[in-house]
Parts: sequence; C-alpha cells; structure tokens
Amino acid sequence: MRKIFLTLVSFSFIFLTGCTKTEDQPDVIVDIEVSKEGYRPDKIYLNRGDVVLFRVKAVDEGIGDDYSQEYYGHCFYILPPYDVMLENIKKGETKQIKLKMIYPGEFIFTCPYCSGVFPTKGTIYVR
Ligand SMILES: [Cu+2]
Repeated sequence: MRKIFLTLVSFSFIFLTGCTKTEDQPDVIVDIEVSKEGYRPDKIYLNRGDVVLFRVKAVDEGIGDDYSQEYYGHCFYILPPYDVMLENIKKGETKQIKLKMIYPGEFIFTCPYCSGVFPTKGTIYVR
C-alpha cells in the first residue's frame, strides 16, 4: 500500500514538473505567421511562469498542399526541453497550443518540414 502511494506521488511529481502543457488561462497570447519567408515574429520574449497561448497561422502551403500525404503545410516545433509541436498546418489555417514557460533560457523553434530549405527558424527568450 505504501509502495503504491509512493509510486503515485512520484508519477504526479514527474507530471507536474515535466509537463509544460496546461489548462490555465493564458497570461499572454502570441500570434505567429509562418511562410517560406520564415516566422513572423521570429523573436519572442516571455517571462518564466507565463502561461502562453501560441496561435500559429500558415500563410502559404509550405512543403505542399496535398493533404493525402502524411506531411503537408508547415509546423511549429519548440525544441527540448519544451519539445512540443504543431504539425501539418495548412495554408490559411491556425493551430494553437498553450504552454507554461517553466524553463528559462533561449529556445529555438522551427519547422522540421522546411527549415532545410527556407529560413523557418526563430527563438523564444524566457527570462
Ligand atoms: Cu514549414
């Protein structure tokens, strides 16, 4: 019984400390557009602890608009430790994700689909 309780406690601990997704109300809304020209804005300044709603709109077709393929459009991927991704954002579509910015530092975000060809990279600064 005690062992089960300790296991539950450690699972909750991992969940609370390791997960940046949240159901809290956002403190900040960040609207981003992505195209073959890159992200706009490509520098985002946030405070540690902010709950941030990222709304990412694709303004062109990215790697393609064949929606029968596994990959199309653009992405918004924040590298670890955030390690979250919005995938397959179609031209004209907005996808959103809400995160609690628990890690301070500088974090690259990119489109894994097209960043080898287009300048789809940016930086989030959390202080
Ligand atoms: Cu892209």
